[in-house]
Amino acid sequence: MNIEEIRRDFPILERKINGHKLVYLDNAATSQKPNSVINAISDYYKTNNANIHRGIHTLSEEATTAFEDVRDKVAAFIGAKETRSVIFTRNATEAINLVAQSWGKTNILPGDEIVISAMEHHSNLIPWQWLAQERQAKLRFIELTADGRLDMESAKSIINDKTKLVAITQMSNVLGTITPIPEIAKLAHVHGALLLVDGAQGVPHLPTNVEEMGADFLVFSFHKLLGPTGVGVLWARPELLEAMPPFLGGGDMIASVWRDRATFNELPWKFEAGTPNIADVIGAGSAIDYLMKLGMDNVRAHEIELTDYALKAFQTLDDVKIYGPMDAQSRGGVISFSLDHIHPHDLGQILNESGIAIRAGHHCCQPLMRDLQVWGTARASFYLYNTKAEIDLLIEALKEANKVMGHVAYR
Ligand code: C6P
Repeated sequence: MNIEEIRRDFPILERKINGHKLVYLDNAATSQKPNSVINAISDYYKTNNANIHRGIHTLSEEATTAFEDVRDKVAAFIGAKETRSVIFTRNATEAINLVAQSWGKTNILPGDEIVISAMEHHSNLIPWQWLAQERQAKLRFIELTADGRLDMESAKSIINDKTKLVAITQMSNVLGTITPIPEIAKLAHVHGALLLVDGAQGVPHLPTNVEEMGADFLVFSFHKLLGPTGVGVLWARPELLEAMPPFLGGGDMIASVWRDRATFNELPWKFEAGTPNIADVIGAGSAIDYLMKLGMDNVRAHEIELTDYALKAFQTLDDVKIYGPMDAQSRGGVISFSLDHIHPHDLGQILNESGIAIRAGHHCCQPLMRDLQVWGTARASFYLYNTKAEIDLLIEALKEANKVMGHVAYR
């Protein structure tokens, strides 16, 4: 991949922040968008804007075709066999809630067990807490090893014949850990349980194939994948979706309606009530085109190189703690760290003075923060447009912070 060429596609990377060229290292929160995505959205509004699935006029037909074409692209991108198994939602969070509300309420009974891991994002925790409480089921946790990997011994001891669902992240947004999804899928299936994969961090960065993973449900958000905010995906095995009741009721999701009852539309529209985010779905299609052209294997290879470089560079810092596995093959380009005696929020502010954007806080993983016995961490996260030179700038700025505020200042 020619990174300099790629960077020219992202207009925001030209921005100056506090007199410095922007160094954007907050990609796990949301990625930046290439011109092709921005243009696809504005072109749609300039030339095709209409509501979909309803009109018989040209604009509506064009908009419907453009919208439905993206469903085909998503299916190809994640290796799904059937386009009708791709449901558009607002984000990964809504997709998980859809499964918990629709599948969960019809399949989870008192005494059943739902298994997640100790590193899940709140989005893959709260919907299961609610479901377990409502259905008198039990929520159980796969623990982590000391270096932040999924503890497979813990998984084997926790997943059993009472388990109805295992819901697990493909990549941790705090530790960067990539989880062994095919192994977890086998374990879940041996016990008759289903597997939901939270691909919010994984799908944008790793080649993903739902069949090879053995997943039953996969969720992700487009805003972390070069696409716009407001578009997420739920993919599920079609036979599961067929059996699930609708999540939201309203226009587009019905077949026939009487005063007192209704029948519902076929897949995927049964789960897409109301006017969807048409323009942004079309923008999302453009994001897929961009990534498919580069090749996800190349994206992954670039991020392994950056992560390996960064892990080594971080170790030259005084009083640093890095969370998660220390080899770049086992993790994505997400590095959570802390510097002794400097609050993560202060670090975030100091780096911002040099134009460097990172995230600081609990990263929506409070139970994991409790396990790590920290209030929060600082987190740098990379994507395809980041460079080793930007990592050098980050490390230099952290060295400076250490000199001014850290433990080093008091030696
Ligand atoms: N993590 C981060 O800075 P939504 O908000 O629905 O697009 O994605 C939710 C979500 C689910 N699972 C994982 C593993 C995630 O990392 C996220 C979003 C962002 O880490 C925002 S909190």
